[in-house]
Amino acid sequence: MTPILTVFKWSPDGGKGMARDMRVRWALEEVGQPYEVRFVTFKQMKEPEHRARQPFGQIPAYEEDGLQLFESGAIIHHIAQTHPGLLPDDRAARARAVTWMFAAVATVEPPIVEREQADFTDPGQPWHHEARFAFLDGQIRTRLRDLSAFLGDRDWLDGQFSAADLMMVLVLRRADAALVAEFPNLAAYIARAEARPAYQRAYAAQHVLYSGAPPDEW
Ligand code: GTB
Repeated sequence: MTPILTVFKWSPDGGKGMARDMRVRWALEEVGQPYEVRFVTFKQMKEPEHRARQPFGQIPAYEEDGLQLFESGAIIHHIAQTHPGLLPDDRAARARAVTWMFAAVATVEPPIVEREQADFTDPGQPWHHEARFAFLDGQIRTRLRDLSAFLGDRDWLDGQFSAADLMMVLVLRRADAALVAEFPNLAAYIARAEARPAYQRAYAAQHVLYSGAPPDEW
């Protein structure tokens, strides 16, 4: 069965690859696995039919031969376990790559997403304050500084490009570009990943859907 990826009918970012289906699209492109897409509106995401696929009423969701998965990291791990090319064969190297996949979503991503959300949720709230934004920027900077120090002058986190780099780069893309630019090796790391043909195909596939005017209902 061709896998089915459930994605936004229309993404609020207008196709800049920020929604998390981009991770799955990129992974599938890296391993050469064709896929189909199912579109859901924000209303449909909260309905039982979609919650059976994604209990939190979010995207992405993934189906393949009767297997239903959610959580982008878990989906990518599954794709990487079942196709060559995204995780090293060596047992120790594979464990390190999986460690970095977790580090991307559990250590680097949280302050980036909290800062992004604060722009939308804080105005009008009693805790809306410049000091909070400065604090969150400081949290992000700490993570970027440590990641930058680890990466040094390597191309990828651990040897060859892997699912760990795919996850980390898409997390970094959501950070404020000016903050990332403070760390030239991280900016170059993102650019290196974005130059991969599989990334370009994945980006184009979602960009063409979302870069026009939004549909009446999304
Ligand atoms: N941990 C889950 C995973 O990794 O799969 C998180 C899934 C998630 O947050 N999904 C978001 C969603 O469905 C879309 S990706 N949100 C709707 C809801 O919760 O009701 C997050 C996202 C969406 C849009 C932009 N954007 O437009 O810039 C960026 C990121």
